[in-house]
Amino acid sequence: MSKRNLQDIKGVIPAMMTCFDEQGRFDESRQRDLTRFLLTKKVDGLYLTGSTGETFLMTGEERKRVVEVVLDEVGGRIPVIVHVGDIGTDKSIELARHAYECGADAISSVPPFYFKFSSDEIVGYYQDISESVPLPMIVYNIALAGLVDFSTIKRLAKIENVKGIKYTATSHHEILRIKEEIGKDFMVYSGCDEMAMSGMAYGSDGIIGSFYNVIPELFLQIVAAEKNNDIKQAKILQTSADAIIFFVLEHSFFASMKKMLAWAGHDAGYSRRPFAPLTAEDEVQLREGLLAIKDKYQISGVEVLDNL
Ligand code: MN9
Repeated sequence: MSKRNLQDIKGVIPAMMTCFDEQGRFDESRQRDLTRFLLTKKVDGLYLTGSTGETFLMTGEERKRVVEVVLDEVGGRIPVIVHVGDIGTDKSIELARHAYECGADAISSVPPFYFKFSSDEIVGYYQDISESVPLPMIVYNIALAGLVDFSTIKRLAKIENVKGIKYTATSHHEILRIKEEIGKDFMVYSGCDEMAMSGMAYGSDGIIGSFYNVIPELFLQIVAAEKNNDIKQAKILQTSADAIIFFVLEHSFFASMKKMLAWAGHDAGYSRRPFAPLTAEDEVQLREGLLAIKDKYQISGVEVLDNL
């Protein structure tokens, strides 16, 4: 049973990668290692089986296993949010019930995707899942699943267990508006790593994203700098982080992030087909490019860069 209030879940929350072995099988031991790595970095929580977890390339049973393994390894030390989104309501409910039984602190979901669902159907989807378990629900707003418009966000916020939003859109003025028109207690987690600074400046309570798996140090410092109203420092840090992000995004990015961790002694394995593995040439380019960025921006104290 969850002991935490969503209001207490804040700060830097990696959208955790799922570790696969070279054959594409879920790799429990690597997943546990990645969990321990993130715990030592003192991240504020974990978000499981979302986009960065390559969730739509997995079966429901595999998703459940990831949740069980990570919750076991975390042992209640930090909050864990489980993304339960799927295209069909029943599938999502099954994942939500499982997350609840395993002790997750919150659930989250993209809206149903692929088909053109109406606003009413999207509201119905969240209503049905939220009624199935007594956990706070975080709506996951991301263009890949079809962005939810502001009027629908307002409707969703009226559902009893819907308590927040993971906002992976670039229209950050809506973050202000959510806080103004829905309420300060409605939690907002900014989801564009490239805009973590902006997300926090516009009033988000935390950030959930991919790159917090690999370079969490920079984002913990960004959030801390903003807490101290040190915008100048936050901007310097975000500039360095963005140089890394935009460079890595030019490559197969899940595979690259996993490789960066492997170089630092925390082998997070491989990504799953149809994502392509890195070629030997990609690896050379990745390492050289990252070394050049580290040098240009004089970045230190970031484990994966220090160990290149
Ligand atoms: O919402 C992530 N989105 C995807 C979270 O994985 C599609 C982000 O963290 C991005 O990966 C990141 C890089 O563009 O901002």
